[in-house]
Amino acid sequence: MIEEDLKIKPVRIENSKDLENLPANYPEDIKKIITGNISAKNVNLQSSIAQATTTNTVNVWIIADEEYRSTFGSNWQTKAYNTIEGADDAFNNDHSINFVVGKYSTWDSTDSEDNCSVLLREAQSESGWNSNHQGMDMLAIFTDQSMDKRGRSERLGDAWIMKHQITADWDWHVGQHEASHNYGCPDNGYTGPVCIMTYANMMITANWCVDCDQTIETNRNHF
Ligand SMILES: [Ca+2]
Ligand SMILES: [Ca+2]
Ligand SMILES: [Ca+2]
Ligand SMILES: [Ca+2]
Ligand SMILES: [Zn+2]
Ligand SMILES: [Zn+2]
Repeated sequence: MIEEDLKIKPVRIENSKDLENLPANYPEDIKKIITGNISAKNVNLQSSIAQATTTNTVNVWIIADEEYRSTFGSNWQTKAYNTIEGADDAFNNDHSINFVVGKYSTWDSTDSEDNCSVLLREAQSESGWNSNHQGMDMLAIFTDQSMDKRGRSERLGDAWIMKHQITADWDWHVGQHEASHNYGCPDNGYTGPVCIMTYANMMITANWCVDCDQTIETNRNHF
């Protein structure tokens, strides 16, 4: 399970912009696969009639704490990058929103603190996010110390925090969920429609319910 978790798999990127800030040590073989996919896609786009909607680009600043970095070692940037690129696939398909990683940095999470709201604020404060976004739109905070919730985000805010889940393949679900709060989606509760905002099925779906789709569409220019 653990070894599987540390394996790096190809992700889907939406645009060549997504490749501009790949981590320096992103595995070459995986890079080749995703670069190949995007070239094929660009050709398809060129040959199709002009798209109805313009893609909205969201520049993402990744910040990871000492526990997250220790879990993934030299691959921590790659793992966080892949989480963001997994989290935005549905945003891109359904709402023409593309998350583009633009920056990586680190923070030190207070070990004795497990309150997700306090940790969210601590990372925002330590990164200087509140006073200077440094050209980024969204702050994606990663932790792997104990936290009382899987993640935390402010509705219609611009930052969110998530804890690494049992396997990194689950992480993008949490990322998509937390980023959806930034677009105004509420939690649907434990049971509810099949939706990334419903706790019971958020780890097995990438879909939004009709209400959440409408909310995101209404706020698609939030960033
Ligand atoms: Ca993607
Ligand atoms: Ca992307
Ligand atoms: Ca700290
Ligand atoms: Ca810590
Ligand atoms: Zn939530
Ligand atoms: Zn929903």
